[in-house]
Amino acid sequence: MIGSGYGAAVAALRLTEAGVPTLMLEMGQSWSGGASASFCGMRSPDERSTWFAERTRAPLSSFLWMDLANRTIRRHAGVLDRVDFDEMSVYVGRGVGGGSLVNGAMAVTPRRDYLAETLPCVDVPEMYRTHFPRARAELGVNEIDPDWFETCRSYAYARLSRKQAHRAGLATTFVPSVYDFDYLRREEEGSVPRSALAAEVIYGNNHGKRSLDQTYLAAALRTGYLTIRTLHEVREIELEPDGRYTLTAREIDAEGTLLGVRRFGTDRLFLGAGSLGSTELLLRARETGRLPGLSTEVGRGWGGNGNVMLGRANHLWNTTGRLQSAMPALGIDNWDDPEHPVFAEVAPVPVGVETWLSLYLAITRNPERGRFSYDLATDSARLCWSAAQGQPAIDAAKATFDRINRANRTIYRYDLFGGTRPFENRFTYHPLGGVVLDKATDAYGRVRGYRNLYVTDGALIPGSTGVNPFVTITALAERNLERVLAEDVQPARSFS
Ligand code: FAE
Repeated sequence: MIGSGYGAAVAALRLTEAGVPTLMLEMGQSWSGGASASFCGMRSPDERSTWFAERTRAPLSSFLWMDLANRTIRRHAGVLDRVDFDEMSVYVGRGVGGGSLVNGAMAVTPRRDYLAETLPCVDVPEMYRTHFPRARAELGVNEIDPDWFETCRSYAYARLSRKQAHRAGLATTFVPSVYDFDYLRREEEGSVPRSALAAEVIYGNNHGKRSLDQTYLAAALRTGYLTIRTLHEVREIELEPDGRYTLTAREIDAEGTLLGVRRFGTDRLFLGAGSLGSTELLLRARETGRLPGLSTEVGRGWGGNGNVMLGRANHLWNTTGRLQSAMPALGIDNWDDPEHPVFAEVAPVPVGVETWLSLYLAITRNPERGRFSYDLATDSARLCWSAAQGQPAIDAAKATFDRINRANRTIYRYDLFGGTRPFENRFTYHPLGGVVLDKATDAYGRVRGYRNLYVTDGALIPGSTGVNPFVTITALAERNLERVLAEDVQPARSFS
């Protein structure tokens, strides 16, 4: 198994429950014990924040055109990485638990009609009957107490955005979460150490969040059949004449020193390295001739879930509050708009002072797709995605937020994203696609052209889920694993 994010964690649990010894290779560190057990907050990031960089690379770094959020740091195996392509940057989590360590915990089930459209080979009623409930239960999804939401300090910023959205005739909805809302309430009361209320999110949470190391992966470890090797980056996949796969991995220490190049053999290989990671591994294998029979579909169908960030400037009498939960709990749901569907989460600005800033991450329906190619010179995948391909996402976000600005006589913020750009869509938190289900794989994630080779993560989803994606990734992995276990896997196979 390569990687330890949502897809990999599901595969690890279901395989080990079935008695299959499973080795998981993860390029990041373990954050749930040992020397690197604690995370740093966003207000004073240190080397734990960022994957091998001299300076932090916060998504929202500019305020009044000044870079207030970033710090010079020591190069280290930190928890958040930003992978930069020519005209798109992708944020990903690094560590045991993948994106679950750094994400905003929003656990949203997608709309049925949109799931049916994006993944036509999937039995949609069965997904909602079986796999979404299973995923939500294992992930520990919980809902905010609506009465507490109305009175707490932590979500004054969200209540203001809700009022302004309603004034524009737009619907809002609570967003389920894997952050423990009961813990959050106690944070506000002052009876437990603060995490969401101490600006902890993108560099990890020390409390409150049910990341995968506490849910799926903990359960898989309890079976006794899972072994996790950290700081192992898989570089190559080869097929041996006897049908087994050999993986070549670089083992480093947390400071980046190469400790050695290790080889692992397995008769069954699951790729859960995420949209970027799994796609790159297969592309490299195809283009270097190691797995030449892989489909030409590998590398296609990539999208950033139509992500657009934007800010609005509030009037002086509309304060957003100094105490803000770093875990979003409210979304503006304008997905039914026939021309410009948008689902926008109301994002926090947890800087500890009043900013009069309302911030949003809009998820839009952008039909544009990118494509990866393999660059021999750098031995890496290159994403072919142009800024122009992001324009439909900006148009959609603008249509919704122009309405909100008109209704509230407010304007966009022009100081947040460099220059005077009011919208930011040159980065995404939601990379999806690259090894799309029923194209580069069969309808259950079995990679076309090879036996016993599977993709189990966000690479399977063709670029868009219409909501935050991890619940969909988890439920799809549950569905695929159920089938693979029933049809392909005999217990007591082993790795060496
Ligand atoms: P992922 O979780 O990315 O895991 C892949 C793992 O594989 C990582 O641990 C990598 O280090 C590891 N890896 C990669 N390459 C290799 C290799 N060659 N060898 C060994 N290991 C490797 O994959 N989604 C939501 O639904 N709600 C949110 O609130 C939300 N907020 C987000 C906020 C941030 C800042 C970010 C970055 C993402 C957010 N997301 C959110 C997206 C979500 O975390 C993401 O869709 C999932 O984590 C993707 O899951 P995968 O299983 O595809």
